[in-house]
Amino acid sequence: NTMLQWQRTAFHFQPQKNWMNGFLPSSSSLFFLFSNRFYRSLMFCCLFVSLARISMDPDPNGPVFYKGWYHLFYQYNPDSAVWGNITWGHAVSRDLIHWRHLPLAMVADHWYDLNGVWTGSATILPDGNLIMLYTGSTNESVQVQNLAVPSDPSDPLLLKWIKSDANPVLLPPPGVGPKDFRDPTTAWYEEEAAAWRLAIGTKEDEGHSGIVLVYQTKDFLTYELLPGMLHAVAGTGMWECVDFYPVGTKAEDGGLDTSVTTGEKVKHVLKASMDDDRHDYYAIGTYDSETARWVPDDPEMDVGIGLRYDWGKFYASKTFYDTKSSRRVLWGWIGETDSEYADIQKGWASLQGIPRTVLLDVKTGSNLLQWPVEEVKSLRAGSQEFTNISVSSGSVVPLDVLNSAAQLDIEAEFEIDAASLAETLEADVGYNCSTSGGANRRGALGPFGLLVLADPKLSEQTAVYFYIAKKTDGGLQTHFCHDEMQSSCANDIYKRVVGSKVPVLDGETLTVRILVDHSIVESFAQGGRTCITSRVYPTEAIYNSARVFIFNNATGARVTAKSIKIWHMNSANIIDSRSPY
Ligand code: DQQ
Repeated sequence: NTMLQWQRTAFHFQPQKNWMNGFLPSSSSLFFLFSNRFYRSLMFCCLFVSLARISMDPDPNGPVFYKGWYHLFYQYNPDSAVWGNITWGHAVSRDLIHWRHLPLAMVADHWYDLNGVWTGSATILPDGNLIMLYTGSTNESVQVQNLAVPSDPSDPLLLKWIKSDANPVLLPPPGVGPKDFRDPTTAWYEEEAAAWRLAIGTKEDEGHSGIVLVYQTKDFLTYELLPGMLHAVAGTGMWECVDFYPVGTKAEDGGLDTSVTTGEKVKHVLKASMDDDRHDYYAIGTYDSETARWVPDDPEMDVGIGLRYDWGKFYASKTFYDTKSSRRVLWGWIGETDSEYADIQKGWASLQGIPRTVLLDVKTGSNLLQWPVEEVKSLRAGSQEFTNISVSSGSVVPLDVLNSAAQLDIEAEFEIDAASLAETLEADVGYNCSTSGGANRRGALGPFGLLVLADPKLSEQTAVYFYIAKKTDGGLQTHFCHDEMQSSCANDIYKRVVGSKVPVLDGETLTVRILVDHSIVESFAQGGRTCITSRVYPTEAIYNSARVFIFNNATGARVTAKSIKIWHMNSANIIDSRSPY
């Protein structure tokens, strides 16, 4: 049990732990109940059911900065391990790091959301007022869109919400399945049309296409379905949690408000969560306001078949424009990869990834840069730096990280010697993180990188590594991967090797930032061009046995760890709504 407690994270947003408080009987009744065999077994049965109450399907919902507070709402089931009765959990923060849990924001209490208050998004109107559009699963399980507004807009904590009398404001249009119409985006304002637009994901059975519809509205009460569709990709199935936002194309551009739709230097990102394979895919393209269509820059890298935000465990994500810091911030739901039984024992399931700023990579023009929000650095405590460590072929070098290495922020830079790179003749063609044998399969120019959450005997380790291979045209291609296969000695874990290509431009060294937090490893390679999140459940690499190593399994390359900076991370304060302010 201590081991399971150790797996709870220290600086990631998670559901409340004290969820069971309200159900505990008094001590005298406890004694009576325990002394009676029948009640004892009944109690254990109830305890088991109660423990199962922590079930969470926490798509981030309606993230927004409002009157000095960041708000995070999330899909939450307060009543049962069985999926259902989905409500909106709610927490607030001043800095995206320390959180205060608040009471549920919305529950299933109308016919139009009786089967769940599902995912939705916030829009801030020019007068500062806030509206929420969310999907309701009706009493007949039809997916409809509903409008909610704060009952007291002057309350910065947005504790109470009023659902509109006009609900549902949108029904599935003709030809759209009643269960395939969900997750409205943040609305953007169109000057020309003098109206708001928003997108909703659906699917078409013929061709198994994922589809995005666009609606136009002036008052959020009545809507016009625009002809055609924003975009569709055959063979990708239902698109959940669609997100659609502009990114600037110049280095000095920060994040852009969702309503910045025009301007020759604006690109648009379209993202969808693929219900078929449970990954979040995005593509960069151009939006045409006149036709309300979006076209990807590269059709071969379209939504659902090209880039993913993250190659590990990461789903149902959503961005918002942060008016406090003029940036776009991305939240993603990180599920568990252990068994449901273990989750019940832990008393919690799922967490939110560290929020990431999102920018277009103006150097490549073909991918985003995702990076942990600056505020994460405020948790950095003592740091250690290791420089110019030469890692010969086939070796593993321990890093003398003080105390436990379970809460870390790591920035590492690697260089591979020029002579090895020149001998690329030997390098493999067609490398693939998931199918090419992981961190133990040795090639000419990889794998090499770090082993985190590793115990001194290396019986447990999560490998975060680069692998340089050859492209079919003879050029070099760098891959960035996580190998989870030895991450835990427990036998109920779903483990994989995951990752993808990462662009490395001329003159660049190989860099990676890694956030380690007990049971999660989030990695950002080359400034956030390729990102991977793994859930890992060490049983040996815990407390002071959690270590970090550098490894080099390349047969033909000497690797230099030019610099490895490691910060211990303080824990975030994630407190109860009843704690004093
Ligand atoms: N979760 C919500 C849906 C959404 C799905 C229901 C994605 O609105 O499509 O809990 O995880």
